[in-house]
Amino acid sequence: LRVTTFGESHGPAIGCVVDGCPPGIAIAPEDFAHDLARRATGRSRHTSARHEADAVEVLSGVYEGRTTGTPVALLIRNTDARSRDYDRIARQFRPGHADYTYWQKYGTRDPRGGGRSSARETTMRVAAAVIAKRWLADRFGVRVRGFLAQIGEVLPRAHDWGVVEDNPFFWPDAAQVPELEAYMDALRKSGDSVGARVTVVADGVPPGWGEPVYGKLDAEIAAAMMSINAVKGVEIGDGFAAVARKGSEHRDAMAPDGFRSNHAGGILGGISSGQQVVCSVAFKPTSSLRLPVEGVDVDGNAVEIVTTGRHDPCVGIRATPICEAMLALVLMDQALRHRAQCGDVGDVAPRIPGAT
Ligand code: EPS
Repeated sequence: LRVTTFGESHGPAIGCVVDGCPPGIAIAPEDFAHDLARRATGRSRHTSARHEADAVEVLSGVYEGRTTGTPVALLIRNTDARSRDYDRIARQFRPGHADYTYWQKYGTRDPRGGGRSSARETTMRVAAAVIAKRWLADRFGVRVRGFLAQIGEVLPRAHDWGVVEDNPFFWPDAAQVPELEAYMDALRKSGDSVGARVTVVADGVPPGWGEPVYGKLDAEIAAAMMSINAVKGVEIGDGFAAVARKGSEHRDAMAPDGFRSNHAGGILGGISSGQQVVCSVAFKPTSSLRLPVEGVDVDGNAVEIVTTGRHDPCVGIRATPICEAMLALVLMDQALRHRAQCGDVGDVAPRIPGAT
């Protein structure tokens, strides 16, 4: 499976090409709406106020509601891009942004805004993954879902999947939502931002997906998550907590009636074990702040930088569907690769039920 995207946040449109989809996957333009709305800006006061229609046009690869096996091209026209202050954007490097590194790499800047480095691009990843989620669910019963596992220093006190979709934070503890609302309101008023942790899991992944040395499932997942804007860390299973553990605690004991634990996050030796695949992703705090910061312009002069515009005080809030999308795309790719190499060869007994 090959996925690529194109377009800029302030250009006329964004789009993607999903190549290598098996034929026969049922897809209608309206299937994209749910996940795109979960990711979109402007749906609560806690995210960027930009209002995009995010209406998907299916340009190719789908005929009479089913994929044909040819590249699927999807397009979304930008409907609320606003560019002002061209000269300032083109001349200043916003600290914490890709402005400086794009300039060093390309020697040119798109003065319309964040352009290619804007998280607007993640819209198309979520759209592409609607196809992957559908295929994984229909073909294997795999379910990919996620939640916000931390905002700043705030951790959930309870975990209930049933409430995650009922609040603007994808937060698993309904009782804590008023506290989070107040926290985010105070943060927004202060002009500052905060980081977050998103946890995504896949249930129903059969054992055998992933490659043993190059293309390990955990390496592919980490690379996919790291390709999301603002991501600075990825953990599989216990992740960095494993550093402080003893091997006797961390290895997941196996018994005929099931794994006894899942510290490994469902991946052993780069290959899925049949347990729940678990991945946590760290998002840095948004760098675009109205609070002034020391910066430099393209002539090397010291300047004070103040970033105005429509920005998220916590990019992690909208990142749950994006992390789900990347996990689903990696899993679909690995499933196709596994099928290509092994067919049904790997379908062997015993199959040990997974612990979550
Ligand atoms: C973003 C900056 C803001 C956000 C944008 C992500 O947009 P702009 O590119 O207009 O400055 O509104 O989010 C979206 C538009 C979106 O659809 O996610 C950024 O710098 O990442």
